[in-house]
Amino acid sequence: MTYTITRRAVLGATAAATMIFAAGIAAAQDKIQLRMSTVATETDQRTVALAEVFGPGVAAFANYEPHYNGTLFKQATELEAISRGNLEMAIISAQELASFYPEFSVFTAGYLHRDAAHQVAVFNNALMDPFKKKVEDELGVKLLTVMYLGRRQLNLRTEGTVTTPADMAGVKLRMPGTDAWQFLGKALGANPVPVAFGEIYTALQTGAIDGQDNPLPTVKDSKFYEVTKQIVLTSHLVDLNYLALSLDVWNKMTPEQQAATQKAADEAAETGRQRQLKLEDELVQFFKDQGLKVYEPDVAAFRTQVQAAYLASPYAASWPEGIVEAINAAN
Ligand code: KDO
Repeated sequence: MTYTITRRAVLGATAAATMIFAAGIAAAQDKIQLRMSTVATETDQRTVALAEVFGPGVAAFANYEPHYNGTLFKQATELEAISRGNLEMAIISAQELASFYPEFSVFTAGYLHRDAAHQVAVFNNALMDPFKKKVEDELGVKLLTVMYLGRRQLNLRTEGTVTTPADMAGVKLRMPGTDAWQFLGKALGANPVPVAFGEIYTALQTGAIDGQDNPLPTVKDSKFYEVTKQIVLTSHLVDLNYLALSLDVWNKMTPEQQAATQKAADEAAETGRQRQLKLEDELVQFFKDQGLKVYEPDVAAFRTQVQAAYLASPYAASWPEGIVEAINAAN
């Protein structure tokens, strides 16, 4: 059988192709835009899980567009960006929320959350409702889910052994720029120095700071172990982040789209959580193999000092009555 290609057939095919192409563009344009800004890297297990699980979970109706390493918005400016309608999503911290609403500092207190499961129990507990409502009503930001960053440990370029908070005296410890973070640095007995996440490596390398604190997976992912000598396993903060979404965007979604978005966010958070936990288990040996000293200090001494510092702080005065007991009881 032979085919005769006529001019009319070619024109017809071209027109059809153009229509299909145009329809494709229209479909893409009709999708909800979800630009997500974070200072985290694209190899961080939370952002990997978002790309692998959240993006595909909303792909039928939304374009998930992640921006890493603080390239779209700088650390701690994301909440305001969402609030002003300049950004749709971000990975944010309770410390950043505490800059707007001091009562959020309760979720930043050292030695309060017990572990990853406790974070989830607290986030899903009714005690969180007034916190979530305030952020929605006043900032226009919906806290979709809680993400596990990990247990923060001291990671120092100094050599002296750290046993108690007294050994941290005079240590220039990098903490993120917000006040609630700086407070934690002081509570640990150190001299906190504000440095943006993306500048930690160079600050360690040049000696501008003596150390930093982050969970083990972050120390590996951002290669801080290359420019430090020891990791002191204080586990002073079981650290969380919230996945934040513009409430305007959420309100424009259909109930089906909202349900799919929530499900995708929770599943991505769970995937990231399991991967971070696994890495935390595995990495002690990795750092030892790299020549770092890794050891437990007198954790009870750190816990006593840090908890006392929070309870005596102006932050505690902003905590709703009974909240610490409610957090402790959540499971
Ligand atoms: C950091 O700046 O040390 C920190 O760990 C703080 C967290 O709240 C979070 O912003 C995190 O950085 C980034 O997601 C990078 O891992």
